[in-house]
Amino acid sequence: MKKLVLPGLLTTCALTAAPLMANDFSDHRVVMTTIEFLTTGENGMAGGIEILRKDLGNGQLTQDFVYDDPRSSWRTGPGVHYGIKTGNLTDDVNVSDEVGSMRLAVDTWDAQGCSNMMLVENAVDPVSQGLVQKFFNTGIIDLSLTEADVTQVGFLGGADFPYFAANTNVLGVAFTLSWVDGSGNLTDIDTNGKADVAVREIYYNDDFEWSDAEIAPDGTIDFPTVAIHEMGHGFSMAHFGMIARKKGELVAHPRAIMNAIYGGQLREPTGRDKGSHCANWAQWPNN
Ligand SMILES: [Ca+2]
Ligand SMILES: [Ca+2]
Repeated sequence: MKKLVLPGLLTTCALTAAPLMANDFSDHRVVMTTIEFLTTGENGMAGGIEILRKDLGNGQLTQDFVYDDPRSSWRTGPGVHYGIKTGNLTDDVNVSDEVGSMRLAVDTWDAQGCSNMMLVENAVDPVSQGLVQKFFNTGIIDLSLTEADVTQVGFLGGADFPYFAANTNVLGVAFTLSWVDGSGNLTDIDTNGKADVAVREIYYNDDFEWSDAEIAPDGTIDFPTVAIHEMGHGFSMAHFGMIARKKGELVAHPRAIMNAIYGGQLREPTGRDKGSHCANWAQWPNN
C-alpha cells in the first residue's frame, strides 16, 4: 500500500526557522493573582479570597492548571506535580506527624473516584524559601525557585513569613500565581475559558497551636483538617458555604471542608466538597 506523504506540510516545516508564534511563550512570566485564606472565625473575621488581578478573562474568576503546559519546566510529565517541604515543621507538642498530614491532604483528593489528576510527586528542597515567601521578603517573583505546580511549604510563623505577621488570624493560606503574556495579560493557552495557573503555594501559620491527635485538645487547631482544606485550594477548589453569625460567633453552613472558616475537625470531604472537586477534575485533562 502506498504511503501518504504530505509534501506541503514538510515544506512548511523545513522553511520555519523559529517555532510558530502561537507556541512562543518565551516572554511569559507569572504574577500573583489570588490569596485564599482560612481563619478560625473568632474575632468576627471570616476567611475568604483576595483577588489581586480582576482581569481574569471572559468575566470568570476561575483559574486552572494547563494539562502538559510547555511553560512549566518543573514538570516531568503532563499531570499535576506536587511537592511537600519536609523541613518546615512545628514544635507544637500535640503534633506528631505533620508530613503525614500533608500527604493525607494530597491523598484525600487523589482518592476521589471521579477524577484522575495524574499526580506526580516532585522531590523538593525540604527547607528552601518558597516563591511567595521570597516575594514578601524582597518584592521579587523568582520563578527559578519553583519546584512543583503545588507545594506545601509547611509551617512558618509571622517572624519568618511577613504575610502571617500582617494577618494574624489566618490559619492557612494558598497563593495562586498565574501566567501572563508579554503584554501582562493573563493567558489561556488551552482555550478552556480559565486563566492559566502556573504555581500554587500553601503555608500554615505556626503562631497558632496545632494538633494532629484523634481529638484535638482545647485551644488547638486540627492540622489534618486545615491541610486538606488548603490542598483543596491547591487543586483549584474554591470556598463553599454561607457564613452566618450565631450567638456572636461565625458559623458556616452547610458544613464542608471548603468552608472559609475553621469549624473543628472535619477530615472527610462532604458531598458538597466532592461535588466541587469532581466538577473541576472529572473532565481532566479537558477541563
Ligand atoms: Ca486555561
Ligand atoms: Ca505553633
